[in-house]
Amino acid sequence: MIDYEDLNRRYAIDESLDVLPGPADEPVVMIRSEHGKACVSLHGAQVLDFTPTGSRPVLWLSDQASYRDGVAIRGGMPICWPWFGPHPDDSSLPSHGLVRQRRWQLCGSAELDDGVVECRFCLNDDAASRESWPHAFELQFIVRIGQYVDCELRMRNTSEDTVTCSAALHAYIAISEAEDVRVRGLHGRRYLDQVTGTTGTQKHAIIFDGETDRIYQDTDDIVYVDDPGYGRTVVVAKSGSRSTVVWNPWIEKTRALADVPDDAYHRFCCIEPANAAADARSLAAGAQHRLRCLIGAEPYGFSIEDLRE
Ligand code: TA6
Repeated sequence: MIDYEDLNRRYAIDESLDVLPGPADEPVVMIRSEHGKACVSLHGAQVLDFTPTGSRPVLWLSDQASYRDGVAIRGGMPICWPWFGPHPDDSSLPSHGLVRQRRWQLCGSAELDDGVVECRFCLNDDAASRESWPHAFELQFIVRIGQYVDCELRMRNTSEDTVTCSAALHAYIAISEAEDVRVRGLHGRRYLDQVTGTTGTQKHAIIFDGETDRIYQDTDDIVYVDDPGYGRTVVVAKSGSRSTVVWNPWIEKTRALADVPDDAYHRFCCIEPANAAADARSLAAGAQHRLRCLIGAEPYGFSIEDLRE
């Protein structure tokens, strides 16, 4: 049972942050700042919405999403940890790890400089997690709402062994039409094609003309989603990440997903800062790793080089 009064007493910030029942009465943190608004569910510590002031939502959220315990919410930015994709050894375990379907604790909030509002979520190992991941861990997920949504997953290995884990901040980017967008920034990068089981090298921009499911390896590039229909470019920058996953399920895969409308593939593509496949990270006992991404909307055709003198 959620004690909203206690949570708001401890973490609410005047007009900027409060905790209330969200979709399916799942508790959410609502953030409003001069820069925009956001909604983060305690279920999975999942950013469900980030809408910059005067702009459209940057993230897509399925209107058929489930908010049940043990199920991942479809859309926004699910946290995939400590494995990405199917479990390497046990197909009975959920894909993308064990934390996106768990309720996290809200454990901090703050109003920072220049109107940025921050909230922090925590999740540690317990008997349930140790059944599928037999290691002690401490996770913190920090969400900062400014001109960009800034998300940082801090993972600490509190076990006595070195562990290897993979992770992703699985962002569903809201787009006007998948056939019209271009995804820039990964030219020349090698990728694992999860549809064909082959590898490839990216040539110029990614276009969506079929199911696309690629793990780009050994890249710390900024990725740009050029969207002519919305007249904007969504920027995905990152740190602590050597992989970027790009996914659009297209027609058949979308139809097979129960929590996604059949035509939804037109309206989102996933750009996921990650450490997956060969980029999985080994964490020594007591070590910490930080995976961070910043996502925001800029004028159509924007590149970071535009900011350089
Ligand atoms: O991010 C790409 C991917 O690994 C795809 O293969 C697809 O499975 C997608 O994640 C969504 O996975 P989910 O378990 O959330 O349905």
